[in-house]
Amino acid sequence: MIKKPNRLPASLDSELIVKDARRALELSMPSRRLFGKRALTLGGLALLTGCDITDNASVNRMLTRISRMNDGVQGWLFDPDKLAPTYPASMITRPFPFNAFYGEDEITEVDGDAYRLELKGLIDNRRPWTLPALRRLPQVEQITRHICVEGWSAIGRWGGVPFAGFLRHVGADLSAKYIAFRCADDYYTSIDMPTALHPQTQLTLTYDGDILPPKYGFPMKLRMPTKLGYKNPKHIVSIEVTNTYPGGYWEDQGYNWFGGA
Ligand SMILES: Nc1nc2c(c(=O)[nH]1)N[C@H]1C(S)=C(S)[C@@H](COP(=O)(O)O)O[C@H]1N2
Ligand SMILES: [Mo]
Repeated sequence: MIKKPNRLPASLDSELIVKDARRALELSMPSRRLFGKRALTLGGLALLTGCDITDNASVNRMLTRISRMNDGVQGWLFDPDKLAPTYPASMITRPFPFNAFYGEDEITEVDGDAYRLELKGLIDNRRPWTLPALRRLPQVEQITRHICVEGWSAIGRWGGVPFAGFLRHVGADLSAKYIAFRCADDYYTSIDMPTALHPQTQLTLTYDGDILPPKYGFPMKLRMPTKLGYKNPKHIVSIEVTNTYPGGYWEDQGYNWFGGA
């Protein structure tokens, strides 16, 4: 049965709601082509989400639901074997941009000697890791593109440990839904298991052949060329494997959770 959306109270501007919804859809939905040039209408959005749009709270619920649908579609479209493009060293962006939720004058400093990576949740061996122990694991390198939703992208060279191998090594439950990351600067984010196991997902310890500098996430960050910048946590201090949705710093403020690049 087709449900007609309720009449909109005067306080809500339908044009603005549709604009917000379009933005939520476009933020990072690879399937946005599906919506193409077809006009989004309030009625269409109500049908799409099964939400009645009657007040501000229901508008927010609808936008959240769009973002969640977006996660589902992206998760379903994600190909665990498809590699992101790699580039020659001559294409590395110099200097590589810095970005964080604070300015470059407040870069987080972590003491490498005192550093311990904590493991939590559904992992057999939750022994903490020192930096030298992480460096003793087999290392790989990638030259890939980092894409930030703020409208810039840059090619960089990162080295470190393939994350899938690390997860297997510590006995993580690979059937769990989420991996959650906490950072030394109180940033946090989380990813889906298929992305965690993707061959280009890397526990990163170096940048351009040198120890990862503070501005790029010393002592360790997660590098994923299949995900947007905000999904790539720097200064990681703990990794948790869990089935409870962990959210993230930007995700909890409305950024799309899957965040595919
Ligand atoms: N710990 C931490 N990680 C973070 C962020 C942050 O503020 N804190 N910002 C994210 C965003 S939005 C981007 S674009 C990249 C920037 O990484 P870069 O400084 O290496 O370019 O880091 C991501 N990871
Ligand atoms: Mo970003």
